[in-house]
Amino acid sequence: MYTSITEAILDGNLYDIAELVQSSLDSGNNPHEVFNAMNAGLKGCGERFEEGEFFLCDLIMAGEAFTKGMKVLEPHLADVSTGLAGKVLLGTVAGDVHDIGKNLVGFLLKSAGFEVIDIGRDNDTESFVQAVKEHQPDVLGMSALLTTTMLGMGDVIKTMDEEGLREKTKLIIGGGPVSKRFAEQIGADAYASDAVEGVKKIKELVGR
Ligand code: B12
Repeated sequence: MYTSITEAILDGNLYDIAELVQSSLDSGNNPHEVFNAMNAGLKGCGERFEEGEFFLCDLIMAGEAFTKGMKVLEPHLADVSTGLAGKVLLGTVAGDVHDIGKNLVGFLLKSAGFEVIDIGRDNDTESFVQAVKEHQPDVLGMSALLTTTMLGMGDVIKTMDEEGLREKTKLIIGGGPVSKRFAEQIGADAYASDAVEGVKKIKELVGR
């Protein structure tokens, strides 16, 4: 059954989402349940888009409503974000603007105690490699949602190999078109099909 929060995401309701999230928290609901309600809205949007009921504009509005809701929710989810679990750098590959999934991974990592550096979307090889050199993360997580952009992940891994950056930084990939097999082909250390599995795999990569 949809809650009003799920419905607000589905409707791309930018006017009410922040207040709905705040009042749900005020009435004592667990922040993770509020997160799940927002997530259900996004999932519903994806399904409706694929069924032809929703259009791109609906998805954009839903994504913005999600981001607005997360601004209220994030401090409640991230209150255990000590950075002690490790440092993770996240980014979406070149030519790809899909960032909702990557953002979810980031939110869950923070609530699991990781420090998260998010370099956003549309990152080419140079941008990833530069950020790895600057931040020296324990793990680099790359996201791709398009079959045309996923190949960029292999270029990043190749350059990191050439520049000797894989000693310190492990690599995990995720996103709709990528798979365990693709991860193996391009030499990534891990693949995850969703954010929960992603956090689990990243904990394994940093030895926790
Ligand atoms: C929302 C959406 C958009 C939004 C994106 C808004 C945003 N800020 O992200 C907008 C409207 C902008 C958009 C645009 C386009 N989109 Co679009 N979009 C979607 C849609 C409906 C949902 C994606 C989503 O957010 N899902 C919800 C999140 C939570 O799931 P997720 O992204 O899969 O992430 C999870 C896992 O994959 C994993 N994960 C993801 N990344 C990572 C990274 C790491 C490190 C780890 C561990 C895990 C992980 O964990 C996440 C959480 O569980 C999908 C359909 C679908 N079912 O995927 C199409 C889809 C991805 N889009 C598609 C297309 C074609 C486009 C456009 C080209 C459309 C167009 N003609 O313009 C443009 C491309 C723009 C570009 N250059 O990138 C196609 C891709 C086809 C393909 N295989 O190449 C899809 C599959 C739709 C379809 N069936 O045709 N899109």
